[in-house]
Amino acid sequence: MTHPALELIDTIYTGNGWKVRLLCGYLGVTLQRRSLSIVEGDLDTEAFRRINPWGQVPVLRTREGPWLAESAAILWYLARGTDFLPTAALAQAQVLQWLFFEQTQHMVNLAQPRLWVELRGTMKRDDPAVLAWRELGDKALACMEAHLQLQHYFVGDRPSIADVALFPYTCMAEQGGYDLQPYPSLRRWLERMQALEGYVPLL
Ligand SMILES: N[C@@H](CCC(=O)N[C@@H](CS)C(=O)NCC(=O)O)C(=O)O
Repeated sequence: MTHPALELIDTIYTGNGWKVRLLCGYLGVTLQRRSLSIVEGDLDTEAFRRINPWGQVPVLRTREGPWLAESAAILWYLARGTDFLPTAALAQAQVLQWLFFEQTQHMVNLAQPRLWVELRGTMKRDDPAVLAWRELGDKALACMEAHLQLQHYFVGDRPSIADVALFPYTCMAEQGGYDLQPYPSLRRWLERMQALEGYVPLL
């Protein structure tokens, strides 16, 4: 039986989709990519809602056929059996810890200022909503900085999907008005991720 190719549906500028392409780059896995447009309403069509009723990208058509949503779930699916997902119970739980941190404390506070200030251009960098996101986002960045002062990667001594998940929106933080100067260990980690073989830029 032949399996369908892995297909990623994303948008051109999505950091959540970038995580998936980044991991595939590091793993040397080939993906078919189809980029949709949020402003053209592509995510509101019946066809797309059949793929993801929640109406968000990224979604991945798995080797088995069904579509999978949520970047963290997609990373986990792709990383199983590779060095990007450790097998020891504690290390796996630590990966999950950072994946949940990324979704609950990090991504929204870094992605929203970038979306409204840089991509849509409808908010200024000092808009009260942007300042509120940045206050919370800076707490997340400080937490990452403290961890990276102790070790080179988020879990163990080699990159995992915890690093892949945290990379895109940290890398693009300045587009939302963040200043990464106070976080030297974080900046060195960004450089380390960019230097890894197979690194794929956003564009
Ligand atoms: N928790 C989801 C968030 C996905 C998400 O926020 N996707 C954005 C693009 S980066 C989207 O599809 N936005 C369109 C919308 O919400 O209508 C994940 O990690 O995959």
